Amino acid sequence: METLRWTRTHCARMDHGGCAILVGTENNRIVKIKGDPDGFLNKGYVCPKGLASWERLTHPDRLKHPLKRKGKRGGGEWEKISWEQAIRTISNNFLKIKEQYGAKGVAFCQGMPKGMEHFALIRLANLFGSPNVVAVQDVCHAPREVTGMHTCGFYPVTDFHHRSKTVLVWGSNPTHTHEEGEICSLLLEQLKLGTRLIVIDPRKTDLAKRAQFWLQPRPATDHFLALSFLNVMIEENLFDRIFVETWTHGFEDLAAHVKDFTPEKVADITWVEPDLIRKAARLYAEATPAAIHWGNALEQNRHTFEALRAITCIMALCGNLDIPGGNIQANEPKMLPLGKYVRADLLPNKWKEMIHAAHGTIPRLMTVPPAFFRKAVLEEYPYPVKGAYVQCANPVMAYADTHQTVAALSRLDFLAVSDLFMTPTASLADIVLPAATHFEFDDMGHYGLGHGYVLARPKVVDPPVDCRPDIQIINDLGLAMTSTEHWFRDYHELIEMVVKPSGLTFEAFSERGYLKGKDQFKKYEAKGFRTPTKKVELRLSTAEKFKLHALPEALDLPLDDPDYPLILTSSKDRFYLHSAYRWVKPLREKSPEPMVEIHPETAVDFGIQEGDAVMIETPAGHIRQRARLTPHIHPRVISAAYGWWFPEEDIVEKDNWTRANFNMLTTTNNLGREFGTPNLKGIGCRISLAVPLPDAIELDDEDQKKG
Ligand SMILES: Nc1nc2c(c(=O)[nH]1)N[C@H]1C(S)=C(S)[C@@H](COP(=O)(O)OP(=O)(O)OC[C@H]3O[C@@H](n4cnc5c(=O)[nH]c(N)nc54)[C@H](O)[C@@H]3O)O[C@H]1N2
Ligand SMILES: Nc1nc2c(c(=O)[nH]1)N[C@H]1C(S)=C(S)[C@@H](COP(=O)(O)OP(=O)(O)OC[C@H]3O[C@@H](n4cnc5c(=O)[nH]c(N)nc54)[C@H](O)[C@@H]3O)O[C@H]1N2
Ligand code: SF4
Ligand SMILES: [Mo]
Repeated sequence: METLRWTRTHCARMDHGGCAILVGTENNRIVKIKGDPDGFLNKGYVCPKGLASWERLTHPDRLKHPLKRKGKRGGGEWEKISWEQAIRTISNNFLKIKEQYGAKGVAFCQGMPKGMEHFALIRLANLFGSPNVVAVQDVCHAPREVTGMHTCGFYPVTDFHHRSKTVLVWGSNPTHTHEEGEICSLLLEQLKLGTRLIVIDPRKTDLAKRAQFWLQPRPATDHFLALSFLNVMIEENLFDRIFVETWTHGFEDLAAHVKDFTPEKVADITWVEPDLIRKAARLYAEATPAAIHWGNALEQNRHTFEALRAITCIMALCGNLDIPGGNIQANEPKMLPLGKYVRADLLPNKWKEMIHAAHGTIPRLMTVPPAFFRKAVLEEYPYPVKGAYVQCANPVMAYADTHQTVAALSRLDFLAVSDLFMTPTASLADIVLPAATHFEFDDMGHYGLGHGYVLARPKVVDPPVDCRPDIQIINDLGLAMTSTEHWFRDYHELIEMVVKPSGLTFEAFSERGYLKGKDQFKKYEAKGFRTPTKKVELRLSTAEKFKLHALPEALDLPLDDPDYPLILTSSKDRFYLHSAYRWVKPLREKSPEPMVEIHPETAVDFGIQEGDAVMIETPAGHIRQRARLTPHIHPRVISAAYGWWFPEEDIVEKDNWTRANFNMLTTTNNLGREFGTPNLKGIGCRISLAVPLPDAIELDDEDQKKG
């Protein structure tokens, strides 16, 4: 019996990753995980997902062989094939499509980026010649990043590494999500030291309970609220006049524009008391440095561009851009620049040819919004897309409008999916590949994400014999269907290539644990902001050219539909990553069923009691979830669980992935033009008592031990 051996690595693929952990192994099997007290971001913290993360590796139903569809698509019949056969089948099919429709007829789809595989996929697409990398960035990070770049020339990330006097958490729940790996421990430490906190969230989150001010807005009205913050700051003269005069463009226009958005005027729309808006705006504006931790909720409705424009203007007016403890342009450590790694040079005209170019999206959006990908498949607009490679993604659960997703994936001539488990998406594929996952190969976290550090994730155990890391799979597909000179025998060479400019090998980098760029602030003082005017563009100088609103707007009032009197939103489950890992027993025990949060008064109105099965309906469809009554939600808002399917049930049964799936309630009818963003939050809905749900499942203990 081998003695317990500890390896230092970083947690990954349970969220964006970030906690340094110590992993105990015996005989190539993980037996224990603990937080690393020296962890740069977590300082010993580890959450329940991180503690359970190794249980992903040993589930008996994990995919362990490449599979080829037998019988009809989605019929659930498979034959095992060799890796050689799998790679050959995929490359033959993609090359056939390329010959007939051009390389852009093949799309490369990624879910939440999990590590180096995301960039390897872009490299593969570029080398294959397809501009179409489809990603979930329409609702995740592209709005923040790209709006930031247009407004101030960079993506302003929260600097939790230096003390802020005030932190404004806007549409994010970092104690549960550790959004972007900005582990909440750093924020919690600051709160202990006296940093003031403002939270803007329709639910009373853990942080809202600790905040000086908690604003409880109507979902999807954040753009109105942000404009009223600007109104208060300008009318009460609470801004940094010297910074504004020296470093901003269009202040007078913005000041005139926001005159109309008084707290009194937006109160009816946002449901936030004028007095509270004033107090919160003052608390942010009067403290320097102050940081805004802006979250995913701001990117999940069609007004995202306007809300994020207004919030970037708030940061700028108070001089909080690129200062310690504000919102910064992080300096990356010396690694291979992203553009070189993905070989962006090979498709210089990519932006003209990407599917979304035909939809007039904002410049610099480099991944295809899922709604436009599906339109290309279903309507051949702007051109036909016939094949897709899907990696680390579960579009049937994660894209708005599940029926449309299933229709599009089923329409493809050829679909290959790489995953750990047979998911609703994988079940529609022609070829399914069994991926190795975190702990089973060498990887890096946060490369290319703009936070100024890169984390080492050295391998801990061997994968099952026939499971391969995505990055190796991509490399092998590259060898089979693109020019071989750009690929290697072993994926390590790709990783070494990225690490090399640091002067380290991957092994030496892993010993250090992480690399961080130099702290350097106010970089604009040397060369100005990276915008056409070299200033922060409160008024966009390129608005006309790019058909954008020059000033942040709030044009349409939210709709009140008497047939759908409640407002639907959601937040991420603390114990899962999106639709993944419902099959991991310790996590399922903590969160066994999809729960919808309802205010007790609202529940009385609809005759619903704690634990009842509830039918949730929007004009798009209906689902059932179990009621959780809580006073911590606005009486007119319900928050339904997202990402639910039931891995313990037959995947071929449609009911499995339709009955509780949040995206059965969403559509792609009314997209934000800039990013193709659908409304995932702030949707009119109604609730009623539903037929009872099956009892919460109990996963069999034996099931977890087999494997
Ligand atoms: N309604 C609604 N929709 C949303 C959201 C929402 O809040 N509400 N959130 C949006 C956001 S922010 C995002 S980022 C997207 C997420 O979209 P996705 O990333 O598509 O969502 P997941 O359900 O996490 O699917 C990831 C899949 O990757 C698999 N996987 C895990 N590790 C590995 C690995 O190492 N290799 C491979 N090949 N597969 C692996 C998992 O088993 C899982 O099936 O969803 C978006 N959709
Ligand atoms: N446990 C867990 N962690 C995760 C993930 C996961 O699936 N599970 N996913 C990862 C990914 S890909 C991402 S992008 C991040 C996202 O991380 P977060 O930014 O924290 O995103 P959410 O949990 O979607 O939403 C955050 C908060 O927004 C509130 N909210 C809902 N609607 C509105 C609204 O209209 N306005 C405002 N102001 N607030 C609203 C919700 O109540 C919730 O508390 O988390 C990452 N971490
Ligand atoms: S917070 Fe995220 S990175 Fe940290 S242990 Fe949990 S899942 Fe892992
Ligand atoms: Mo995300």
